[in-house]
Amino acid sequence: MDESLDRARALLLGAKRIAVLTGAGISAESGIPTFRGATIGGDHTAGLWSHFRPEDLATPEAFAANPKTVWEWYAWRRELVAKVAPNAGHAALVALEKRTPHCTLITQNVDGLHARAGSRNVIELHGNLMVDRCFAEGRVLGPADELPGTPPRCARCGAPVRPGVVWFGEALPQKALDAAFGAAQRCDVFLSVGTSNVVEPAASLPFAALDAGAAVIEVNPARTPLSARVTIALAGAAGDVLPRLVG
Ligand code: BJW
Repeated sequence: MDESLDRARALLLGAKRIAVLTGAGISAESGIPTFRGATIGGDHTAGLWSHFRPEDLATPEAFAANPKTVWEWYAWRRELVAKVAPNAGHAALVALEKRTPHCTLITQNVDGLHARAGSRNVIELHGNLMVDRCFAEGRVLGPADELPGTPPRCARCGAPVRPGVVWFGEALPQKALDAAFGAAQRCDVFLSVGTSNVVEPAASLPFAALDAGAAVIEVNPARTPLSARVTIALAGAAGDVLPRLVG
């Protein structure tokens, strides 16, 4: 690990353009469960979906069929996110951004912890848990646009209010997606942190970087479909590895 860590440190120090992709694993040590597989760090042992199949909760069809259940699940997650704080892994990525001429942080996470840690150039591919949208019109809503209920109702059209995240089968925000692929294709080094790398189109980003000639570093305690192709794999928890990689 030490020799790989030194090589990865040197790659990052020499890079002018870095793209970072994060997933649920980076927030595990803040106490937010991951979606799939083992969660390393934090006060929990099982993935969020160990009792639910993703398609039972995170699809527009599930929300249309069971709006109360889905809303309550997101309300529980909002409360959890509000209670926790960014960890040493998030902080290391702030330091990386500060010292790198062009650094783009692409996250699949909807918890807003990168912004709370102080990262500035963040692309949220799957939206944000704290944002509300009208289920019918997609419009972003503030508290004044909502009527009470579980879920609340849009004051303008009466449709249920939904969380501002991207569900399976929904398109990712086009501007965010274009910016993410642009950053991946232009970077010298691509750093993948805490993602199982199975959900598309985010999972294609490191391969786009590889195809464009970038070095790819992966930080994850487990192997993923990306691991066999990476330049350097660092097996460990983000809150431990990232501070040593960047510090
Ligand atoms: C640690 C650690 C520690 C633990 N330190 N690491 C091509 C092929 C096949 C299927 C598709 C395809 N293209 C599209 C699809 C369908 C689908 C898809 O990808 N399905 C696959 C599952 C097969 N994709 C979509 O539907 C996407 N939409 C789309 O493509 O639309 C096309 C379209 C175009 C035009 C019009 C209409 C449609 C949308 C995907 C949306 C994903 N949404 C979710 C939910 C968000 C809301 C919410 O939070 O509830 O996003 S799913 C969920 O998975 C969430 C995550 O962001 C995402 C990724 O998960 P992530 O972050 O990788 O977490 P885990 O749990 O999987 O992994 C954690 C990792 O951390 C593990 O590896 C651990 O080892 C590690 N770890 N502790 C470091 N301490």
